[in-house]
Amino acid sequence: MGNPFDPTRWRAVEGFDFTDITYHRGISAEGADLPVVRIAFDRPEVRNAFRPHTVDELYRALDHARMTSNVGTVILTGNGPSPKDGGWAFCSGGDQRIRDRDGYRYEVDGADDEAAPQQRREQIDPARAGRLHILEVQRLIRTMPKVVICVVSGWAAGGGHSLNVVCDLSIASREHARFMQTDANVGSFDAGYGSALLARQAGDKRAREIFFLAREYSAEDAERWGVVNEVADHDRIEDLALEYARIIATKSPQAIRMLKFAFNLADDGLAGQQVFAGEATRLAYMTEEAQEGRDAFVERRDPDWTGYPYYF
Ligand code: S0N
Repeated sequence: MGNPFDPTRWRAVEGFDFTDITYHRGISAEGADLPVVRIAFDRPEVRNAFRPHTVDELYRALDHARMTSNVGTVILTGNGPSPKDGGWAFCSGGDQRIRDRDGYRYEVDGADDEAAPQQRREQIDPARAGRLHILEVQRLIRTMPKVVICVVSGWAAGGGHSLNVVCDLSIASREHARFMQTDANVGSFDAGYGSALLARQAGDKRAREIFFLAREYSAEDAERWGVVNEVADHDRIEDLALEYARIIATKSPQAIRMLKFAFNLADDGLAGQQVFAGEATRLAYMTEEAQEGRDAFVERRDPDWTGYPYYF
């Protein structure tokens, strides 16, 4: 069983010096850029657990992908295998070794990690401590006008489980993907998207079971329960994600954007309405009717709405 990452299909995105993730752009056989990027957790020795620095990097890469106008699909996955034991993980959530009493994670540039928590608190700027900011990543995935595909290459546990839930589409490795919502084991709880959207996907009783019992479940269970779209052989999962990206690239970007935000709208409340409405306003600005309103203001005259019907 090979590694699903095929380096001949990707080039590293320039301008970043990431240590905890990798960031690649898809390329064709001829070396041309494809409209897809791959962002991967790269801490396989700890099952791709994220520390604040990891979350910072993840946010930067996702935001770069968001603003790259010729990228339509983002693949989010985890590198592997672990050099320690050969195990595979997508992501095992927050790095529990550095979680502190008040939720701050004190592994920050300039802080002495060996110092006692109180001393560390005095050493660092709280604004840079990365408190719970994986939730900002979740919101970015949710609001970016691109399709985010989670490729579950191994364990999806805790905050990693929630990331899979938040992504638009998911593909899981038949051999290595394992799912477990461990939050309650370690005293954390994703009371936002990670639980509410899971109940949407798997049903309310199943979602409660997944959180309350924290039992391991398989890729096949995840597919049956609606937590992933498709299960594939381990060495095929990234090929399949690239095939999804290829198909998405044949669709209207505007239609995909409006559909993603429409799917989110009801669950995201007014914030969802705002994101959807932003796109609707952008479309409206392209009409002659809206341009008549702008022109009338600039030309200091009354707008002429004749010819713009109240009903189509
Ligand atoms: C994933 C599990 C089930 C894999 O078990 P397996 O295959 O038996 O491997 P292990 O031997 O357990 O692990 C291999 C090595 O990796 C280390 N490791 C694994 N996971 C973590 C982790 N999360 N943090 C730190 N280290 C980890 C192991 O210690 C081991 O190391 P060595 O080789 O040195 O012994 C299993 O590993 C497991 O259960 N992991 C823990 C899963 C977990 O409980 N994660 C945290 C859950 N909570 C969150 O993620 C919080 C989410 C979150 O961040 C958040 C969400 C909403 C709001 C706020 C927050 C926030 O806190 O920021």
